[in-house]
Amino acid sequence: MSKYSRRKLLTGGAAAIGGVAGLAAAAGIAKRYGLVPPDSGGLYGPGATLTYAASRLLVGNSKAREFSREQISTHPFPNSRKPPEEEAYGRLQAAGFREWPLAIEGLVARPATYTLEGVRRLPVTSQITQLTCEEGWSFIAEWSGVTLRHLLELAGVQPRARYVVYLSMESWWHDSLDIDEALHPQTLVCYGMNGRDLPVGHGGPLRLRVPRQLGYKSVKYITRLVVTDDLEKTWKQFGKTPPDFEYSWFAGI
Ligand SMILES: Nc1nc2c(c(=O)[nH]1)N[C@H]1C(S)=C(S)[C@@H](COP(=O)(O)O)O[C@H]1N2
Ligand SMILES: [Mo]
Repeated sequence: MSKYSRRKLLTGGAAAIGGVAGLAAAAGIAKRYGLVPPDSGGLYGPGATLTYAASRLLVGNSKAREFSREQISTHPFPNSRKPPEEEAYGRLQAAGFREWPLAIEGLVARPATYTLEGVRRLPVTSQITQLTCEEGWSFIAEWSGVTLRHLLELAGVQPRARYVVYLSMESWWHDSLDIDEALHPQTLVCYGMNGRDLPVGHGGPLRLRVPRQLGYKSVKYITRLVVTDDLEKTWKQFGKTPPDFEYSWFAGI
């Protein structure tokens, strides 16, 4: 928080209420503080910039709400009931997912590929948080896994890293977080749900959990993490989701 000035952004935000000139001023401030989201260019760009910058300055590094065990939903809603159609998925599933790969690469000192077994040997963290879909439904569950932060520390993130891209075995799904969100202690590489292995419908064997953002940022069936300083580059490489289907890149809740 220290490197940003809340006051300047608030001034900019208040000015924005005053109209288009204000919005431009706010965008200028956001830019100066490096708080411009990668989808700032489109029709909804100015709004996306304001939301992202305001949230980073006002909410900062606060935590998503955690719940008690009694509040865990009895009927969590798996968004997809069918496992991914990729042939590799069936093959890995038949072998109990033990060899499920998780690569970590890009701007890191020590690129590595873990197996699920290897990920499970890392220190485990659990949280009871709510998954909220942009379509209006939500549920509370206990999620267990290793913090993305721990994986990034093991890999040795280079100082110019700005984003972490994560790719799913469902080939058209990927997304990314800024480095603050990636290092946030509640951002998990998750393999357990409510005390059991993460069910296939919920992204088993491995998904990301980003409890401070909407459900679509919690990508399921992840196999690859790419640390980068430039999303344009990675979007060219991997295709543009989710701003492609008009979801904003930053989905803070
Ligand atoms: N690979 C993959 N990840 C995904 C999705 C998907 O269809 N495929 N759906 C997203 C959306 S829109 C939501 S709301 C959550 C739903 O998580 P759930 O199935 O555990 O309820 O997963 C997200 N991650
Ligand atoms: Mo969703």
